[in-house]
Amino acid sequence: METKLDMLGRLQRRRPGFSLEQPFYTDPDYFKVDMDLIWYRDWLFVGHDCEIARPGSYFTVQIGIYSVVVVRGQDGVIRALHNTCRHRGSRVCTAHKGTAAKLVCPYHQWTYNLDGSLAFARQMGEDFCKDDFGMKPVACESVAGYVFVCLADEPADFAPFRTLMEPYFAPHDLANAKVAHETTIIEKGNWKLVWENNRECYHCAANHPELCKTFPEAPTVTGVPSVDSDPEMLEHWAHCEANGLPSKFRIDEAGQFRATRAPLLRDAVSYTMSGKSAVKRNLCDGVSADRIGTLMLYHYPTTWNHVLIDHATTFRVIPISATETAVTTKWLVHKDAVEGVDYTVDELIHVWAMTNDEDRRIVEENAFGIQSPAYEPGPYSPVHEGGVIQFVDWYADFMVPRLAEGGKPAL
Ligand code: 3BY
Ligand code: FES
Ligand code: FE
Repeated sequence: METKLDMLGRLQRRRPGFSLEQPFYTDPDYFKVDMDLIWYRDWLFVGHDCEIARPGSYFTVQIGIYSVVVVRGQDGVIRALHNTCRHRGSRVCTAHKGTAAKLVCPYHQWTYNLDGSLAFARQMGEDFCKDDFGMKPVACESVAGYVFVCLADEPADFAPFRTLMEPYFAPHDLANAKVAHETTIIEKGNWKLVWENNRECYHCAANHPELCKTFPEAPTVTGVPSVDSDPEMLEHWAHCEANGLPSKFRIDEAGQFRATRAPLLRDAVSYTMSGKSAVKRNLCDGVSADRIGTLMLYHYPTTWNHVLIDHATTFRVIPISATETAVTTKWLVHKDAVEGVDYTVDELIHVWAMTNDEDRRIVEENAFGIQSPAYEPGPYSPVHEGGVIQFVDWYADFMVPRLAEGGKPAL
């Protein structure tokens, strides 16, 4: 309670346009409150439909203290379940991913159907009613190839995100793509530093030689563009929309998610060193227009994304502790693209593997410096860091009412 009041006070007194005070980035108690009020309450991107393409395929994800299994049922429906056995609580699925006809707990072999209902439990006595002991469901939604879960008992309405995101992503048919490669790196920094770094390109020229070959540094691309601020963006949107691809910058009222398309530099079509395609086969048969650039989506607090003509790169952020964050990157290609023939993993991942590592280093230096007692919140550039200001404002606006709720005396 004390921590919540402390956070509330600091957010209410904060200087807008400045970075947050030290404990928001370092304090384990503040971190626990972030987990409780954001990560255990809101919608989180966990993976892609195409990773669990067949009935019985599943993946697991650890979100703070919750283990969740996301599994496709015999009926083709994707569900999420709390990965804790209803017998004595063992984790049921222990692998990161797999395929199973039924989910069998490794401890005493209680056996669950793919929808979580308990199918079999040995010698539990005559009064035992297996209907009472199914794995507990977690709210789960799939939209345009992206699976989101929400750990809250009463999840926020997912519809506004679906309505905004689906038209942008549906043409790219990511539900039928395949993951060609994935990496997970641990960045030694608070999850908000990972986001702050992502939401600006003020650091790009000095730190991202590979990405800068194709990705524009313009703040109108990364940040929050005013509608008529960049003629190149306007032209790009008109070009893509004439080709049936929704493209204009759209952001939700609370600022939690946005989608937009941006052109790449010069005649680049993909994030490669040459700017040429990394994959011979386009990501999706239905999209063949020239110069579609990148479709960018973010959804706080878990994901940012780039969809190109030949592949998509998706990012998932999961906090580990106050000062550690896991970033998982997946490269998606056409499901029939053949490694070694249509693409090589090395070329496909090179630019973002380097960029991720460069960002990891930046975030870690940032986190390191913030630990100093001499650290104090500093001003964001209004020109280049509008996206960071937007992120921090979202965080503060999201937290303040929830912290205030917690501050009410108990009945
Ligand atoms: O992934 C992105 O969109 C951000 C924008 C600028 C830096 N970073 C690459
Ligand atoms: Fe799962 Fe016993 S804890 S079967
Ligand atoms: Fe970066």
